[in-house]
Amino acid sequence: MEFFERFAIPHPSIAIYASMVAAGLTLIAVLAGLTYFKKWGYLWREWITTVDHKRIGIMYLISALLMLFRGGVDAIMMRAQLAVPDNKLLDSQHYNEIFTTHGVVMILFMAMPFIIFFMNFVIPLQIGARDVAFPRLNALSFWLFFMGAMLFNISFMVGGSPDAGWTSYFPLADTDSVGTNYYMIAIQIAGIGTLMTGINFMTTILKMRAPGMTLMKMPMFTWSAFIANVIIVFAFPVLTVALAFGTMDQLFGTQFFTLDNGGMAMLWANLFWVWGHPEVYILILPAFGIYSEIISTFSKRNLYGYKSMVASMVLISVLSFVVWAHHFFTMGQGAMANSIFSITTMAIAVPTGVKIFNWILTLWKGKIEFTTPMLYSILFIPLFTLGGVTGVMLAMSAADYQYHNTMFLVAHFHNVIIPGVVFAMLAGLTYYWPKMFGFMLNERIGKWTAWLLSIGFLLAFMPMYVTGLDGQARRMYTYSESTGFGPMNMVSFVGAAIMAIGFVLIVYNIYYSVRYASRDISADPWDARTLEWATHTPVPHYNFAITPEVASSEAYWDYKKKNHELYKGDYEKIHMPNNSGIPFVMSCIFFGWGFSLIFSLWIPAIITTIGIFVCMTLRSFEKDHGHYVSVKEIEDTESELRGA
Ligand code: HEM
Ligand SMILES: [Cu+2]
Repeated sequence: MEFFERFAIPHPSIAIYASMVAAGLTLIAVLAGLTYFKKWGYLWREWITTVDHKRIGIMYLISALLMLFRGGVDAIMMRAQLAVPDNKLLDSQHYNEIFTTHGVVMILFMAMPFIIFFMNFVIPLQIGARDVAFPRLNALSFWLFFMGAMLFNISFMVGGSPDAGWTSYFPLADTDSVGTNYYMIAIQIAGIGTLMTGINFMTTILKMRAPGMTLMKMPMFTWSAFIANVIIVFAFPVLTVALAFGTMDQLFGTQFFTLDNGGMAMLWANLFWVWGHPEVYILILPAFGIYSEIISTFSKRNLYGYKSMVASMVLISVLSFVVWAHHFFTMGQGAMANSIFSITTMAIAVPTGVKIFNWILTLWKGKIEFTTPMLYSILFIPLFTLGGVTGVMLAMSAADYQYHNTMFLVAHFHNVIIPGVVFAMLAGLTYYWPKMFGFMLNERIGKWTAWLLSIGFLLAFMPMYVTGLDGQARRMYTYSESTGFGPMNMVSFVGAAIMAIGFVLIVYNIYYSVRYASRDISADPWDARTLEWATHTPVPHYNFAITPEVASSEAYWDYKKKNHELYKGDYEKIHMPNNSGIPFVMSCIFFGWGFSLIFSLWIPAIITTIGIFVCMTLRSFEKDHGHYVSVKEIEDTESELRGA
C-alpha cells in the first residue's frame, strides 16, 4: 500500500480529477483513431523516425501549441482566482502549483519549442542547406524535449506538481513531495535536448551556408538564431549542473542548496539566474529576427541598419550574462554589487533601443502592406517598448526594493514576453504557414486575433503595474477586500478572458483555413526576399534541387528583381540522411529513467540507465551512411512540383 501512496496526488480537487478523465479519454481516442485509420505505420515511418528538419520543426510547433493551451488554462485559472477578493476557487496550495507549472510550461515547454520550431523549419532553407548539420541529433533533441515536457505534464496527475515557483528557490523547494523531483528531472531531460539543439544549429549556421553567403550576408533571422544558439551553448550547461545538484539534494541527501551542513541556498538562485537571464534572450533574439524579416518584407525594402542590428545582438548576448543578480537586489549583496548589476542591466536598453529605431526607420521609408504578420510586428513596437521602459525602472536597484516580488514585476515580464515573444511567434506562424502547408491562414480572422490579443493584453497586465506599485505581492493566492485591489484584478481577469478568446480564434483559424483556404497559391505568396521562399511549396525533402549561390542577404529578391542567377549547373545526385528509430526509443527510455528517479524506484532506474547506454552503443557501431536521391528522382519531383 505504501508503494502506491507515493503516486497519489497530495491535494486532489475536482479540476484535477476532471483533467485526469479528459486526458485519459483523449489518449484512448488518439490511440483508437490511429488504429482504426491504420495510421501507425505512417506515423512511425514519416514522423517518429524522421530526421527531416522540416518535419521535426512541425512536431516542435504542435508541441508548443499544445503547451500554450496547457499554460493558458493555468493562467486563466489564476486570473479567475484573483478576480475578486477572498476568493475560494483555488486554495493556496493549488495556486502555488499552478503558478509554478504555468511559468515552467510557458517558458520551457511553450516559448522554447516555438522558437526551436522556427529555427528548424526556417534556417536550413534560409541558408540554402539540405538539412541541419546533425540530423539525427536533431531528432534526439526533439524527442528528449518532448519526453521531458510530457514527464513534467503528468506531475499533476501522478504524485503532485512542483509548487515552489518556476524559479524553484531553495529551501522553499525542499519538500517531501515529489513535485521538486519532477521539476529537476523533467527540465533536465528537456534541457539536454536543447543543449544539443544549440550545438547543432551553431554548427549548421557556421558550416552549411550556401556558397556566397558570408556571415554578413546572412538573413537577419539566421543571425538572431545563431546568437541565440551560442547563448544556449554557454548558458544551458549551468542549468544542467544546477539541476543535477538539486536532484542529488532531493534524492541522495547531498547538501548543495540546503540551509545547514554547509549548503548554500543562494547558490541555487545564482546558478538559476546565470542560466535564467540569458534564457530570456534566447527567446527574444530569434523573435527580433522574425520581426526583422517580416518588417522588411512588408515594408518592401531592405532592413535598415543591418550591421548595427548584428552588433546590437552580439552586445546583448554578452550583456545577458552579466546581469543575473538583478533578480535578487534585495538579498543583501551590498551597494557595490547592486550598483554594478544595475548599470549592466540598464545598458541592455541601449542596443535594444538601436534595434527599435532600425525597425522604425525601415517602416519609415517603406511601402507598408498591412498583412497579419505585419500587424503583429507594428503592434509589437509600442507594446514592447512599454515593457522595456518598466524594465529600466526595475533595473534601479534602490527602487527595486519597492517593486520586488510584486505584481509590477509580473506585469513587466509579461509585457516583454507577450508582445515580444508571443506576438513574434504568431506573426511568424502566419508568415511561414503557407510555406509549410501550401495555403494561407485567413487574414481577417488573423487580424481579429491580433487586435483581441493586444487589447486583452493591455487590460490584463496594465492593472498589475498599478496594484504592484500599491503593494500587491506576486504568488499570493488571494487578498482581502480592504486592500482595494479588487476592481483592478477584475479588469485583469476580463483582459485574460479576451486573450483566451484570441487564442481560441487561432485554432478556429487553422480549422477554417484547412477547410476553405485556396490551395492555388504560389511558393512565394508574400513577395518575400530571402532564400526560404526560393524553393517549392511543399518543400521537397532535399530542399533545393541545386544548391543556390547567393550574393547578398536578400538572395531571392536579387533573383526576382536583379536577375541574379540562383541555380547554376545541372542536377546531381543528392546525399541525404536515413531515418532512425533510436532517438525516439532512447528518449522513451529517458522518460522511464526520469520517472524512476522521481519516485526513487532504483531497480528500474538502473535498468533504464543501462538502456540509454545500449542505445548510444548501438548508434556508435551502426554503419549508416545515408542514401542518395538519384538525378531521375530529382527530375521527377521537380517536374511534378512545377506542374502543381
Ligand atoms: C496569456 C496570458 C497570460 C496570463 C493571463 C498570465 C497570467 C499569469 C499570472 C496570473 C501569473 C502569476 C502571478 C502571481 O500570482 O505571481 C503568471 C506568472 C508567470 N507567467 Fe504568465 N500569463 C500569461 C502568459 C504567459 C506567457 C506567454 C509566459 C511565458 C512565455 C508566462 C510566464 C510566466 C512566468 C514565468 C510566471 C512566473 C511564475 C512564478 O511566479 O514562478 N505567462 N502569469
Ligand atoms: Cu534577468
